[in-house]
Amino acid sequence: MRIVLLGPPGAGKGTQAARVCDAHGLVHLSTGDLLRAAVSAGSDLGREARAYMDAGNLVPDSLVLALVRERLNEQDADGGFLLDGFPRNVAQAEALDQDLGAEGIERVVNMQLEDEDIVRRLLARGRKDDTEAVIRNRLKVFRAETAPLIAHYEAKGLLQTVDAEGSMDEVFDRVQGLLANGARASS
Ligand code: B4P
Repeated sequence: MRIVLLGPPGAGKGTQAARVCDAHGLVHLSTGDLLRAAVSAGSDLGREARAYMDAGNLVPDSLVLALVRERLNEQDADGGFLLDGFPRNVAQAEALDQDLGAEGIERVVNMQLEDEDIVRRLLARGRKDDTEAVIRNRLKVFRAETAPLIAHYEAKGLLQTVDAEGSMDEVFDRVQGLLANGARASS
């Protein structure tokens, strides 16, 4: 299975991605995690990405695409993968479509959550980029750059929307339900 997990910051993409990958034996590719690892390692790419991440802006496509391509070229990705936090804009989605060719993305799960729930969850997490001002900017960037992907994948007939409110177990059950029966949830 080749899945994209879409949704605003803090919707729980990372949380659900780990569970779905465990359940289905998929490679979990989180661009947020890869970028944070590059920042911690102090690589050139990490140094360049850091200021964008601290401000809640998108890291330039060229950097993100290099990370994704490197990971997807590893052999274990041939058995299926879940993309968590990627693509984040239409240019990234188009580059992905082109890279994957005929063996494209099969499922897109769009996690929906109200802004106030997002702010509450992220303030409770307290990562460096989880201050209220940065979270609000990430939401603005999501609406301007990432939300258009909903129409992009809807037009391809791949989009399934899931309510991300509720406990982690409740949300996981909903995601598993979608993946099991392929039913299109209403958005
Ligand atoms: P990400 O790492 O993708 O971070 P996120 O969107 O904030 O988190 P996610 O939705 O995965 O939420 P999580 O499960 O952690 O991005 C960080 C930054 O990296 C971006 O701002 C950007 O700068 C850069 N970046 C990443 N990808 C990029 C790309 N493709 N292009 C350009 N730039 C990119 O959950 C959040 C919190 O909620 C956690 O504390 C969790 O425990 C909690 N939670 C989860 N589910 C819950 C539930 N059901 N109930 C209560 N709490 C819950």
